[in-house]
Amino acid sequence: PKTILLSEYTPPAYLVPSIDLEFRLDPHATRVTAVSRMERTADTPADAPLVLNGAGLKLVSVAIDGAPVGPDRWLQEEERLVIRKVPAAFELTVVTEIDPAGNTALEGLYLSNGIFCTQCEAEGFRKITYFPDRPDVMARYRTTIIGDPAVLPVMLSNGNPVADEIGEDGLRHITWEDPFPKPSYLFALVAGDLALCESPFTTMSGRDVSLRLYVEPRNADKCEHAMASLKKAMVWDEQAYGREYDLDIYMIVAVDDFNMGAMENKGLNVFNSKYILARPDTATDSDYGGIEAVVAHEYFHNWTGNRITCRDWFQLSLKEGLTVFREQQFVADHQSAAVSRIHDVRVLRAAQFPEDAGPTAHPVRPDSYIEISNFYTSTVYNKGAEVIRMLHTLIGPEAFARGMDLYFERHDGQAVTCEDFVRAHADANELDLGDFFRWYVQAGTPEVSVETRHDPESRSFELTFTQTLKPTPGQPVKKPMVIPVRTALIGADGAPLALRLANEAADAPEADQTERVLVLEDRVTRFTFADVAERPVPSLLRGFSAPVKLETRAEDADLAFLMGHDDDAFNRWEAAQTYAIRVIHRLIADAAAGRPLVLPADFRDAFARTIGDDSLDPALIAEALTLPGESYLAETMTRIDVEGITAARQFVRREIGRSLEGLLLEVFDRLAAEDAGKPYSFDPASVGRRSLANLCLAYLGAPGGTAGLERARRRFETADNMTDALGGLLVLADQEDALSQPAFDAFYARWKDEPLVVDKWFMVQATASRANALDHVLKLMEHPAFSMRNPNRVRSLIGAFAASNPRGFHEASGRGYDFLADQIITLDASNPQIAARLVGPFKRWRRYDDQRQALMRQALERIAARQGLSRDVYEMVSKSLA
Ligand code: HT7
Ligand code: ZN
Repeated sequence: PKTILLSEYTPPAYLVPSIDLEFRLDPHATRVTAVSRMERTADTPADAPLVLNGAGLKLVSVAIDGAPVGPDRWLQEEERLVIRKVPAAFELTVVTEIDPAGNTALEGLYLSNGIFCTQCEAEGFRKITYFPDRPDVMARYRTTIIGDPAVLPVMLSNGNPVADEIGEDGLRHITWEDPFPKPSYLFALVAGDLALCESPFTTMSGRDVSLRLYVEPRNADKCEHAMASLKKAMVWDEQAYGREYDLDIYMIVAVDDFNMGAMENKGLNVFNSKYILARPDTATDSDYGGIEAVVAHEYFHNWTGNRITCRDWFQLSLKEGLTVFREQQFVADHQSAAVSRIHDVRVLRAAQFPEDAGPTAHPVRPDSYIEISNFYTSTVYNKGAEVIRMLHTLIGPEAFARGMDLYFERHDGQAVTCEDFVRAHADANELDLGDFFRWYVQAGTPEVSVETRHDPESRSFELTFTQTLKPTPGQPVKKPMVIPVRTALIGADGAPLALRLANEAADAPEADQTERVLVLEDRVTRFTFADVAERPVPSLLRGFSAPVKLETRAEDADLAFLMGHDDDAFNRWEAAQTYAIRVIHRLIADAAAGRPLVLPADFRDAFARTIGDDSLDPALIAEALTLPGESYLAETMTRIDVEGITAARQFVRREIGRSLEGLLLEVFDRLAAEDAGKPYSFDPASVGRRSLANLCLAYLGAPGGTAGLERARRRFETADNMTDALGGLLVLADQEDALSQPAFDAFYARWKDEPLVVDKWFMVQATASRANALDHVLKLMEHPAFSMRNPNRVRSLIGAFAASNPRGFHEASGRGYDFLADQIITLDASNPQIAARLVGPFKRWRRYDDQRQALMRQALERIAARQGLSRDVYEMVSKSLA
């Protein structure tokens, strides 16, 4: 397959000011008539052919200005239609036929439970009609949908309805018009039997907007939270960015079969039902949080993505990184800011750091791809958001606001680049951000080490930072990055010191601040602080001010001190994580050397002090006491010791549960009593209490311990909300089959008609740490509720097992690897995007022991050897093996 290069970008030869689309809907033979106004650009030679993208289409006819064009004028290639001898400006009519029911890849027009829906990002529009399917061609769309109103009572497209009638054919003909020019990836159509949940909204300038949520009728009672989230997002974007909604209707449709989370089509979002549907008894706090975040994310795209879009797909982070950053700001403003930042960082470390260190590492703005769907990555999304956050930190909130205002003003209605975005900030503030742009073009996670030196005589304290950036595929040598390190120095009494740099005057305005942003611009950067009488404990990279790996030489006692005293809540959590990682590493080494495992008393005591501190927010206590995940622990080891990580982590869990049993029981019982009898509420305080209670339960019920089992069973059986029920089930799931199976059976019997809850049922079993995990998964693959056609189901069983059940997936025999390879091969024939995502767990194969390396490599080679692989899977597998 061909590699697409950023360096080969050329502007479009023909623009399309407007397009009229007509869809005559039929499950197997939908007829699409596309009438486009085409205009050759000034720089295009007169004999340049018109090149249109198209894939999997049955071409019925082509006409120019109403006159049929025969095959002598056009050439149908694999994914293109090339038409020769076209005028400078003309009307092109293309008629195609497509098969939505047979579309299992879920790109283009497809059917989900009888609902017609589209997914056009990134290159799905070419599966509907021949068109210049690239984001820098922006057209005004008018869409007519023709269908049987008895079967398809709801028929939607972008914009506003402008005509609606029953035709002579007895079918309904409805026409939608979108006044905003848009790229083809934002086109959407939905038709089906859907229930409507509607609510009004008045924008800041007083315009009335109708908010409409469409779901399958059986889900009409699960829309309230999504609607409330949408309104919150609309108000927030007005207040935080001055951005108002611009159409009269905002529609969201929830479907069960969807490759990703949601899609921001102009005025007509299509969502994976997982990110819309919620009722207290069916959705967890984490689901409620996910809905709030994703609804907001898609709404924010209306300005960052739709009004201003990407020039080409290499610029994907222009909209995605920025929109994730806006989503993170929104969530932080509505929940505990520290907890939301901890979540952001957990995601980054679990998903993006491994990507940056692996064979598919790429810059935030990639410079080449084979299949663009493979580049909807944690690097483009989450690291992209971190880059925007660093810009915000470096230039400050006021300058950032000026930069955003200029960006919106300068580029509204355009398709632009990441350079344009950074230039708007530079120009608005008269800054040179040239070196900062390296964050967009250099891959890899910088490693920053720090050395400290305190001189009591001169009362100075020195911090020397050294940064390194390892080679990544295609990038052997790197330049230093611009790294903002938010810093404080904590004095022995636990209070942060006033910070004066040695070269600053004592009365300098900054000199009494207790937090500074130190900017690293070279490989080695030194800062000296004055008036530091006693050795302080530095609190560095506060709030995780840059996506780097900070290697700290702090003593254990300093970490325990920061856990208790740092005034930056994020860094208190970070100290607990660093301490836990250290303890786990030592235990792994002890186990490998055959030494007995002992939980250090200081660590246990620091843990106990945090649990028992009633002045702290329960949500933060829960975060601080959640052990680092296995994926991140693996990332912290040069050679991943599968058994060592699992055993050491389990040991810590069990020992905490055993040694702090009394305290954990007391906290659990107090929290459970506080919430007893209260109706479910998704507010930060209630979420925090549930999360701490469930964490206590997890420690108490760690395999081997029995104290929490009875409470877990009771919680599972009596909870009135899914968060608590699942908290109980997760504890039971890790016990022997005689205890866990009855709980699984009861759960399924109760929830078998709720697909999103059945997904949880699959996921809990797929990730349970049991000796025979793979056998359970194989049995579940045969369960009538399992389907390879539904991406959520595939993710819940196969994806969850491979990514989050290290004990089962990395079984020494290699059976887990064979299983995953088989599933990737099978799925590639029906849904290449989902198949390619499943390659993920293989990517780190070079980091395991020799035997596992050989087995994983064999599995990858077996996939690579298959004839007819999709571009998606080919790219992931070949890059993993390279
Ligand atoms: N912008 C949306 C991307 C998306 C997507 C990409 C490839 C294949 C299927 C897809 N569904 C949605 C999602 C977002 O970031 O908002
Ligand atoms: Zn997005």
